[in-house]
Amino acid sequence: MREPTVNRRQVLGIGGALGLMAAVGLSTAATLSHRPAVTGTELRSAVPLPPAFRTPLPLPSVLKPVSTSGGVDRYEMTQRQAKLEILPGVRTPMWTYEGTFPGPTIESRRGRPITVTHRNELPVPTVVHLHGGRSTPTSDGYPTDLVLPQGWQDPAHGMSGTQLMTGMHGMGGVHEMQDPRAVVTRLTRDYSFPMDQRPTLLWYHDHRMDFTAPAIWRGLAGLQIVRDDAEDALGLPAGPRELPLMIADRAFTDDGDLCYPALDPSLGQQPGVREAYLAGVLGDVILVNGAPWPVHEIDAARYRLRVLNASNARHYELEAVSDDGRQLDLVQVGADQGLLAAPVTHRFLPIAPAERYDVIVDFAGVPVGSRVRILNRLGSGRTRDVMAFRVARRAADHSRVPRVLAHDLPTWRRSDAARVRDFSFRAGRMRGGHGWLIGGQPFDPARTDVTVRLGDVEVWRLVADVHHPVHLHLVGFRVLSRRGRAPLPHDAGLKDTISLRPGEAAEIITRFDGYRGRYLFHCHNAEHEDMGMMANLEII
Ligand SMILES: [Cu+2]
Repeated sequence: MREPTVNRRQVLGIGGALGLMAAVGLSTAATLSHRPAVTGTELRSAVPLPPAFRTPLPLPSVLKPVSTSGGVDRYEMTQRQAKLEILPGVRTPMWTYEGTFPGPTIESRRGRPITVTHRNELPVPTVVHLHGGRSTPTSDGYPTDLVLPQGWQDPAHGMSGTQLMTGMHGMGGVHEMQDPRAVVTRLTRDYSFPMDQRPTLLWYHDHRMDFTAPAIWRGLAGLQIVRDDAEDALGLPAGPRELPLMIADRAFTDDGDLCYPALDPSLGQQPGVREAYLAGVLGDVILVNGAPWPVHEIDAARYRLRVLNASNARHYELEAVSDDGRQLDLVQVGADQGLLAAPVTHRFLPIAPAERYDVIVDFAGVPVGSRVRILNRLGSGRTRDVMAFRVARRAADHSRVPRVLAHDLPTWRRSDAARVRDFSFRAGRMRGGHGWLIGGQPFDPARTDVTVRLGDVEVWRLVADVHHPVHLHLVGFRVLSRRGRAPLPHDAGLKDTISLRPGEAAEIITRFDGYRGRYLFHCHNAEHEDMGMMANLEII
């Protein structure tokens, strides 16, 4: 296995933007004049990479329930190792849900509860979080609510009852931290979800304390779609003309293994990544639904693209460009938390880790036999390409994009807010090493950071040093302002992740609605969240 080289041409890690600020005392404003496109460091693959737009786009299989009795859909999922053909002709060992990457899709209906029994046959503890789910705290996948593998021994820390010692890292090594509220199971755990929420694209992924980033990187991610009758009645493109697109970057060694700069490649005890990658791990291969730069044959008709950025740290700015150089409209109909009130038309769409967009693209005017490429304006070289559609035939199209999509978007106003809170998302020191901090503090599962009353509306003011996609569990929010001005067009609708770019401040407003208990908010740059950038949110 050859050591990957680092591509520093376009990306700046903490040795870049932050180091510059710290070393020469540049102000944030000065640094912004050469604002990096992404925060993180790119790994370069050692295996020969396939040409773009040749590999067919895979569509994740839909998981069948093992039972639908009693008004509940019950599913079973096994987390296990598998060797998958991600690059053509190359076998890549991965950690999977049900042996595939992405994992199987769960199709659910609003208001119909589901239970997913997860069985952990991986060599390490795992936790499943349903991102964007309006979930009860016991099934929200709190990072210390571990499902231990059958034979797991924890010689460093041990485990007694519900007490869990977890390793928190810094440059000084493993530091022990206790979480008296952790609920740990062995081998299996039932996760139950009410699905009492707006229809949207959710995703489930691993959320293990200190190891979320490498676990997702190895393959622990899948989609869940929530639907209801009102959305079905809109007449949006459906069936084969609705496509889930999970975008994620990866890098590969010359053996075809996934390459990741973990300090402990077994992901057993010692968390963290090598120093060059503290700002985030980027790959040089863009996967969509687990295939490199794929191509999909389509009708010359409208398509509904359900887009998720499942990358650890990479941001994209997506555009759809035809072979004759024309930019197609991206008609956004939904955000992280479901339908917008009305469509918003974009020429390009920025998407941060964990964000989702529901987008209609009309391919009717594209000549049969030609292509529309989905490109990433923030990429360079091969990371500029994402995927392509090849228009194969003319076809009838009875789909519609109604001018009004939804009437149920919350209309919270500033004057509704019981409190206004401020949170900074910045680099800092953590246990003698580098960390990523919220409000100057690294995550401690045993410390309650924010206590809110169930039903209260609050305004949160967020400020970032570098790119930090900030995610709240349980609730959706609306963006009130960005950089002291009106939100941007892509901030529309109900969100659960907001992309803060270097030096940016934004205000969000939400009602803490749903369930009492312990939840999280955190940065969804997965490396940052593993390095302290999470906080506890207690709803009482
Ligand atoms: Cu971050």
